Amino acid sequence: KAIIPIAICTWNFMNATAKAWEVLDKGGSALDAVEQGVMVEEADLSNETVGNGGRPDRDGNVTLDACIMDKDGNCGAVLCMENIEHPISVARKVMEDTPHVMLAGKGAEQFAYEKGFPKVNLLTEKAKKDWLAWKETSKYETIINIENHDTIGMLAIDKNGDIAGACTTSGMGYKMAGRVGDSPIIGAGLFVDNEVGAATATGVGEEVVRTVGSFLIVELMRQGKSPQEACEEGVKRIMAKNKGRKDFQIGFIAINKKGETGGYCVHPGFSYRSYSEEGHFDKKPESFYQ
Ligand code: SD4
Repeated sequence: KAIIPIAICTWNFMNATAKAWEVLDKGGSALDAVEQGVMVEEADLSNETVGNGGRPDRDGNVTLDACIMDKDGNCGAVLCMENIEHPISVARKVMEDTPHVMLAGKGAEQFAYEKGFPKVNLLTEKAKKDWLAWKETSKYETIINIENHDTIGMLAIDKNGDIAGACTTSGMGYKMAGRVGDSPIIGAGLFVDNEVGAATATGVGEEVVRTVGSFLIVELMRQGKSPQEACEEGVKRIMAKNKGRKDFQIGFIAINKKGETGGYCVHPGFSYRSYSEEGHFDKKPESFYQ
Protein backbone atom coordinates (compact mmCIF):
# COMPACT_ATOMS: atom_id res chain seq x y z
CA LYS A 1 0.00 0.00 0.00
CA ALA A 2 1.29 3.44 -0.91
CA ILE A 3 1.76 5.74 2.06
CA ILE A 4 3.19 9.24 2.06
CA PRO A 5 5.04 10.66 3.92
CA ILE A 6 7.45 7.84 4.62
CA ALA A 7 11.07 7.27 5.61
CA ILE A 8 13.03 4.06 5.11
CA CYS A 9 16.61 3.20 5.91
CA THR A 10 19.06 0.35 5.58
CA TRP A 11 19.38 -1.98 8.60
CA ASN A 12 17.46 -1.74 11.81
CA PHE A 13 18.29 1.88 12.64
CA MET A 14 15.03 2.51 14.43
CA ASN A 15 16.10 5.73 16.15
CA ALA A 16 17.12 7.22 12.81
CA THR A 17 13.80 6.51 11.11
CA ALA A 18 11.95 7.72 14.21
CA LYS A 19 13.81 11.04 13.94
CA ALA A 20 13.11 11.30 10.21
CA TRP A 21 9.44 10.60 10.87
CA GLU A 22 9.31 13.34 13.48
CA VAL A 23 10.52 15.82 10.84
CA LEU A 24 8.13 14.53 8.14
CA ASP A 25 5.12 14.40 10.42
CA LYS A 26 5.59 18.08 11.30
CA GLY A 27 5.54 18.91 7.61
CA GLY A 28 9.32 19.17 7.26
CA SER A 29 11.10 18.50 3.98
CA ALA A 30 12.38 15.09 2.93
CA LEU A 31 15.85 16.66 2.79
CA ASP A 32 15.72 17.74 6.45
CA ALA A 33 14.27 14.36 7.40
CA VAL A 34 17.07 12.30 5.85
CA GLU A 35 19.80 14.59 7.15
CA GLN A 36 18.48 14.66 10.71
CA GLY A 37 17.65 10.95 10.59
CA VAL A 38 21.13 9.74 9.66
CA MET A 39 22.74 12.23 12.07
CA VAL A 40 21.36 10.12 14.91
CA GLU A 41 23.57 7.23 13.81
CA GLU A 42 26.58 9.43 13.06
CA ALA A 43 26.52 10.58 16.68
CA ASP A 44 25.88 7.12 18.17
CA LEU A 45 29.15 5.84 19.60
CA SER A 46 27.88 2.28 19.95
CA ASN A 47 27.46 2.01 16.21
CA GLU A 48 30.87 1.08 14.77
CA THR A 49 30.06 1.55 11.11
CA VAL A 50 28.85 5.14 10.86
CA GLY A 51 30.29 8.48 11.99
CA ASN A 52 31.75 8.90 15.46
CA GLY A 53 32.89 5.57 16.91
CA GLY A 54 33.31 4.04 13.44
CA ARG A 55 36.04 1.50 12.77
CA PRO A 56 39.29 3.02 11.52
CA ASP A 57 41.24 2.17 8.40
CA ARG A 58 44.20 -0.17 8.67
CA ASP A 59 46.42 2.70 9.83
CA GLY A 60 44.06 3.57 12.69
CA ASN A 61 42.40 6.64 11.15
CA VAL A 62 38.62 6.95 11.04
CA THR A 63 37.72 8.28 7.58
CA LEU A 64 34.12 9.04 6.72
CA ASP A 65 32.14 9.01 3.47
CA ALA A 66 28.71 10.58 2.97
CA CYS A 67 26.41 12.02 0.34
CA ILE A 68 23.02 13.66 0.11
CA MET A 69 20.65 14.36 -2.78
CA ASP A 70 17.53 16.50 -3.02
CA LYS A 71 14.35 16.61 -5.09
CA ASP A 72 15.90 18.86 -7.72
CA GLY A 73 18.83 16.55 -8.38
CA ASN A 74 21.24 18.70 -6.39
CA CYS A 75 23.81 16.65 -4.55
CA GLY A 76 26.83 16.94 -2.31
CA ALA A 77 29.39 14.51 -0.93
CA VAL A 78 32.42 14.25 1.29
CA LEU A 79 34.95 11.47 0.85
CA CYS A 80 37.52 10.11 3.24
CA MET A 81 37.04 12.97 5.69
CA GLU A 82 38.51 12.83 9.21
CA ASN A 83 37.68 14.48 12.55
CA ILE A 84 34.12 15.62 11.79
CA GLU A 85 31.20 13.95 13.51
CA HIS A 86 28.50 14.80 10.96
CA PRO A 87 29.75 14.22 7.42
CA ILE A 88 26.16 14.26 6.11
CA SER A 89 25.78 17.89 7.17
CA VAL A 90 29.09 18.78 5.53
CA ALA A 91 27.87 17.03 2.37
CA ARG A 92 24.74 19.18 2.51
CA LYS A 93 26.88 22.31 2.82
CA VAL A 94 28.93 21.19 -0.19
CA MET A 95 25.64 20.88 -2.08
CA GLU A 96 24.19 24.19 -0.93
CA ASP A 97 27.17 26.49 -0.45
CA THR A 98 29.71 25.48 -3.11
CA PRO A 99 29.68 25.07 -6.88
CA HIS A 100 31.00 21.51 -6.38
CA VAL A 101 29.54 18.10 -5.71
CA MET A 102 32.40 16.33 -3.93
CA LEU A 103 35.11 17.36 -1.51
CA ALA A 104 37.69 14.83 -0.35
CA GLY A 105 40.12 14.38 2.53
CA LYS A 106 41.84 17.45 3.93
CA GLY A 107 39.91 19.82 1.66
CA ALA A 108 36.60 18.50 2.97
CA GLU A 109 37.82 18.77 6.55
CA GLN A 110 39.05 22.32 6.06
CA PHE A 111 35.72 23.29 4.47
CA ALA A 112 33.90 21.78 7.47
CA TYR A 113 35.93 23.92 9.91
CA GLU A 114 35.22 27.00 7.81
CA LYS A 115 31.52 26.19 8.14
CA GLY A 116 31.83 25.96 11.91
CA PHE A 117 31.91 22.19 12.45
CA PRO A 118 33.98 21.29 15.52
CA LYS A 119 37.02 19.01 15.41
CA VAL A 120 36.18 15.69 17.07
CA ASN A 121 38.35 12.65 17.77
CA LEU A 122 36.29 9.89 16.13
CA LEU A 123 38.37 6.94 17.33
CA THR A 124 36.82 5.55 20.51
CA GLU A 125 38.85 3.51 22.99
CA LYS A 126 36.92 0.40 22.02
CA ALA A 127 37.45 0.89 18.28
CA LYS A 128 41.15 1.49 18.97
CA LYS A 129 41.42 -1.67 21.05
CA ASP A 130 39.68 -3.73 18.36
CA TRP A 131 41.92 -2.26 15.67
CA LEU A 132 45.08 -3.07 17.65
CA ALA A 133 43.83 -6.64 18.09
CA TRP A 134 43.09 -6.85 14.35
CA LYS A 135 46.60 -5.63 13.58
CA GLU A 136 48.10 -8.68 15.30
CA THR A 137 46.85 -10.95 12.53
CA SER A 138 46.11 -8.29 9.91
CA LYS A 139 43.86 -10.31 7.66
CA TYR A 140 42.49 -8.18 4.87
CA GLU A 141 39.48 -9.82 3.42
CA THR A 142 35.87 -8.91 2.87
CA ILE A 143 33.54 -10.54 5.32
CA ILE A 144 29.83 -11.13 5.14
CA ASN A 145 27.98 -8.71 7.38
CA ILE A 146 26.78 -10.68 10.30
CA GLU A 147 26.21 -7.77 12.60
CA ASN A 148 22.87 -6.10 12.31
CA HIS A 149 24.06 -2.56 11.79
CA ASP A 150 26.05 -1.04 9.01
CA THR A 151 26.12 1.87 6.59
CA ILE A 152 22.97 3.93 6.85
CA GLY A 153 21.26 4.90 3.62
CA MET A 154 17.97 6.70 4.11
CA LEU A 155 15.22 7.65 1.65
CA ALA A 156 12.21 9.83 2.45
CA ILE A 157 9.13 11.33 0.84
CA ASP A 158 7.59 14.37 2.50
CA LYS A 159 4.00 15.61 2.61
CA ASN A 160 4.54 17.43 -0.68
CA GLY A 161 5.46 14.15 -2.31
CA ASP A 162 9.09 15.21 -2.77
CA ILE A 163 11.92 12.72 -2.37
CA ALA A 164 15.41 13.05 -0.85
CA GLY A 165 18.12 10.64 0.22
CA ALA A 166 21.24 10.47 2.39
CA CYS A 167 23.96 7.91 2.88
CA THR A 168 26.75 7.96 5.49
CA THR A 169 29.40 5.50 6.65
CA SER A 170 32.83 4.95 8.13
CA GLY A 171 33.26 2.47 5.28
CA MET A 172 34.68 -0.99 5.34
CA GLY A 173 36.49 -1.67 8.62
CA TYR A 174 40.31 -1.72 8.31
CA LYS A 175 40.18 -0.60 4.70
CA MET A 176 43.32 0.67 2.98
CA ALA A 177 44.16 4.31 3.76
CA GLY A 178 42.44 6.48 1.16
CA ARG A 179 39.90 3.85 0.19
CA VAL A 180 36.49 5.22 -0.78
CA GLY A 181 33.46 2.98 -1.17
CA ASP A 182 30.11 3.41 -2.84
CA SER A 183 28.41 5.38 -0.08
CA PRO A 184 29.51 8.92 -1.09
CA ILE A 185 29.29 8.22 -4.83
CA ILE A 186 26.11 9.60 -6.36
CA GLY A 187 24.52 6.86 -8.46
CA ALA A 188 26.33 4.07 -6.62
CA GLY A 189 25.53 4.36 -2.89
CA LEU A 190 22.56 6.69 -3.43
CA PHE A 191 20.42 8.09 -6.17
CA VAL A 192 17.27 10.21 -6.14
CA ASP A 193 15.07 11.17 -9.08
CA ASN A 194 12.02 13.04 -7.88
CA GLU A 195 10.04 11.94 -10.94
CA VAL A 196 10.60 8.26 -10.27
CA GLY A 197 11.98 7.30 -6.86
CA ALA A 198 15.21 6.67 -5.02
CA ALA A 199 17.57 3.88 -4.01
CA THR A 200 20.47 3.37 -1.64
CA ALA A 201 22.94 0.62 -0.85
CA THR A 202 24.90 -1.05 1.91
CA GLY A 203 27.55 -3.76 1.81
CA VAL A 204 30.78 -4.19 -0.09
CA GLY A 205 30.96 -0.89 -1.91
CA GLU A 206 33.32 -1.98 -4.66
CA GLU A 207 30.62 -4.23 -6.11
CA VAL A 208 27.99 -1.50 -5.89
CA VAL A 209 30.26 0.97 -7.70
CA ARG A 210 30.92 -1.52 -10.50
CA THR A 211 27.21 -1.61 -11.38
CA VAL A 212 26.37 1.98 -10.38
CA GLY A 213 23.75 0.18 -8.32
CA SER A 214 21.44 2.90 -7.01
CA PHE A 215 21.21 4.66 -10.37
CA LEU A 216 20.49 1.32 -12.00
CA ILE A 217 17.63 0.63 -9.60
CA VAL A 218 16.04 4.05 -10.15
CA GLU A 219 16.28 3.58 -13.92
CA LEU A 220 14.68 0.14 -13.64
CA MET A 221 11.80 1.73 -11.73
CA ARG A 222 11.53 4.35 -14.47
CA GLN A 223 11.06 1.49 -16.92
CA GLY A 224 8.11 0.25 -14.88
CA LYS A 225 9.57 -2.13 -12.31
CA SER A 226 8.36 -1.96 -8.72
CA PRO A 227 10.94 -0.99 -6.07
CA GLN A 228 11.08 -4.67 -5.07
CA GLU A 229 11.64 -5.93 -8.63
CA ALA A 230 14.23 -3.23 -9.26
CA CYS A 231 16.25 -4.13 -6.13
CA GLU A 232 16.17 -7.81 -7.11
CA GLU A 233 17.43 -6.99 -10.60
CA GLY A 234 20.18 -4.79 -9.12
CA VAL A 235 21.51 -7.62 -6.95
CA LYS A 236 21.20 -10.10 -9.83
CA ARG A 237 23.32 -7.85 -12.06
CA ILE A 238 26.03 -7.84 -9.40
CA MET A 239 25.85 -11.59 -8.96
CA ALA A 240 26.08 -12.11 -12.74
CA LYS A 241 29.49 -10.44 -12.58
CA ASN A 242 30.51 -12.54 -9.57
CA LYS A 243 29.37 -16.02 -10.54
CA GLY A 244 29.53 -18.37 -7.57
CA ARG A 245 31.08 -15.81 -5.24
CA LYS A 246 29.57 -15.90 -1.80
CA ASP A 247 32.01 -13.94 0.30
CA PHE A 248 30.27 -10.58 0.31
CA GLN A 249 27.00 -8.98 1.32
CA ILE A 250 25.10 -6.21 -0.43
CA GLY A 251 21.68 -4.84 0.40
CA PHE A 252 19.64 -2.39 -1.66
CA ILE A 253 16.48 -0.54 -0.69
CA ALA A 254 14.27 1.55 -2.94
CA ILE A 255 11.18 3.69 -2.86
CA ASN A 256 8.98 4.96 -5.68
CA LYS A 257 6.97 8.12 -6.06
CA LYS A 258 3.89 6.45 -4.58
CA GLY A 259 5.73 5.51 -1.40
CA GLU A 260 5.98 1.80 -2.28
CA THR A 261 9.20 0.27 -1.00
CA GLY A 262 11.39 -2.72 -1.70
CA GLY A 263 14.63 -4.35 -0.65
CA TYR A 264 16.86 -7.23 -1.67
CA CYS A 265 20.24 -8.58 -0.63
CA VAL A 266 22.88 -11.20 -1.41
CA HIS A 267 22.70 -13.09 1.91
CA PRO A 268 20.02 -13.36 4.58
CA GLY A 269 20.57 -11.04 7.52
CA PHE A 270 19.90 -7.71 5.89
CA SER A 271 16.88 -5.70 6.99
CA TYR A 272 15.47 -2.25 6.48
CA ARG A 273 13.41 0.00 8.64
CA SER A 274 10.27 1.74 7.45
CA TYR A 275 8.24 4.45 9.18
CA SER A 276 4.97 5.86 7.92
CA GLU A 277 1.45 6.37 9.24
CA GLU A 278 1.06 2.61 8.94
CA GLY A 279 3.66 2.17 11.66
CA HIS A 280 7.29 1.44 12.32
CA PHE A 281 8.50 -1.80 10.76
CA ASP A 282 11.66 -3.84 10.52
CA LYS A 283 11.42 -5.46 7.09
CA LYS A 284 13.42 -8.55 6.23
CA PRO A 285 13.81 -8.79 2.49
CA GLU A 286 14.44 -11.96 0.52
CA SER A 287 18.00 -12.75 -0.50
CA PHE A 288 19.84 -14.12 -3.53
CA TYR A 289 21.33 -16.96 -1.46
CA GLN A 290 19.21 -18.71 1.15
C1 SD4 B 1 31.44 0.79 1.87
N1 SD4 B 1 29.09 0.33 1.58
O1 SD4 B 1 32.26 1.60 2.27
C2 SD4 B 1 30.07 0.82 2.49
C3 SD4 B 1 30.16 0.15 3.80
C4 SD4 B 1 29.24 -0.90 4.10
O2 SD4 B 1 29.24 -3.13 4.74
O3 SD4 B 1 28.05 -0.78 3.90
N2 SD4 B 1 29.84 -2.00 4.55
O4 SD4 B 1 31.69 -0.06 1.02
